[in-house]
Amino acid sequence: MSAFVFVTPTWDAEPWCKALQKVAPKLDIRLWPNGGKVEYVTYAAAWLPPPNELRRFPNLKIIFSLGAGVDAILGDPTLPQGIPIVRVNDADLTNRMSEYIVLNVLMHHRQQRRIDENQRNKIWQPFPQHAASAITVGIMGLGVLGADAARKLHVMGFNVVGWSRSLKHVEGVKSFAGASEFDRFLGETDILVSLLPATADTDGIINSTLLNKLSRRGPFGAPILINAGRGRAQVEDDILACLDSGALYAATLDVFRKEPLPVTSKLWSHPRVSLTPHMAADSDPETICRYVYAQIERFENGEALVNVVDRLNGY
Ligand code: NDP
Ligand code: OXD
Repeated sequence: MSAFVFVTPTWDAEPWCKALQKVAPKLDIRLWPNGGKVEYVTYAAAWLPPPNELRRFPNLKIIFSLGAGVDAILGDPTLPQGIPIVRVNDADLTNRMSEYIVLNVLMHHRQQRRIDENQRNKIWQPFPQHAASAITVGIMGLGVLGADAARKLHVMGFNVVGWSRSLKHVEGVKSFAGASEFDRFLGETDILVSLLPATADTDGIINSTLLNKLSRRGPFGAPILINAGRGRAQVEDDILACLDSGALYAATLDVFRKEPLPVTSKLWSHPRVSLTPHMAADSDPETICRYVYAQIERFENGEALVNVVDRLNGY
């Protein structure tokens, strides 16, 4: 007996169930928390699983993350050990993230919020525009998502630099690696994009010390922040203080330390903050279910799984 369970407390599991049924009509699919006999469950797919839930399935063979990030799964103190965790690495999700990054880089670069405000106030006021080549976009986390966004920004004419743990080779993109090259990366960056995972090392990395090391040579005289990685990487009070002091020109945030962002957060109404509710790159049920089932087939044919999370690194 082999069954599959979706553990998605914050998502409606029905579309996921239907999508998986479509690609795998013979698979025995169950919905948490009423999944029947837990002993039968061999595959679990999770998004924000409550702690202590995955351990209820004693015969699990693979845990799938239904998103690219796995911090919520790894954060479960009783997560079953010795079982592969497979995360999403899929062209559709990558493309969606690159759309978000390009959209927001361009939104700041072309000063779209100022244009919108002028329209609201019926002000006809053309103002000087600068070239993309006047701006260096620095991407923290030059992984699957960061590298794709970097390539697309490079094609648009931006200077692009990237920073990750290990040195990367992305055409047209200057790569920096590790702690020793971090300050040089920051010093070149006018628009900072974070696509870092949430790990012990990245916790609170976007703080006032970091923001004060960014370039001030860009056309706006102060840097801009775009964070679509994880909220745990940012210190929100520092971001607000830097926006108020002028050390930061503007910010786009898709992720927050606490989600949903509390209504009391000053980020909601700050005039230089654009925010979105963790929707930079949606996981599409049909696409992701095809990806998940292809991995199950690989596994059952004795082939190696791909995009397996390194539990020690935390991503
Ligand atoms: P990857 O694992 O492919 O890339 C992560 C990158 O971060 C790698 O380049 C890695 O370096 C780098 N990195 C990790 N830790 C450090 C560190 N301490 N110092 C420097 N660099 C570091 O992940 P993805 O690109 O697929 O996804 C990135 C993150 O984006 C996800 O973990 C998730 O949190 C977030 N995300 C957000 C979404 C949204 O809708 N807002 C949607 C999807 C993902 P190296 O390559 O050297 O290991
Ligand atoms: C994520 C995702 O990891 O949506 O945030 O994939």
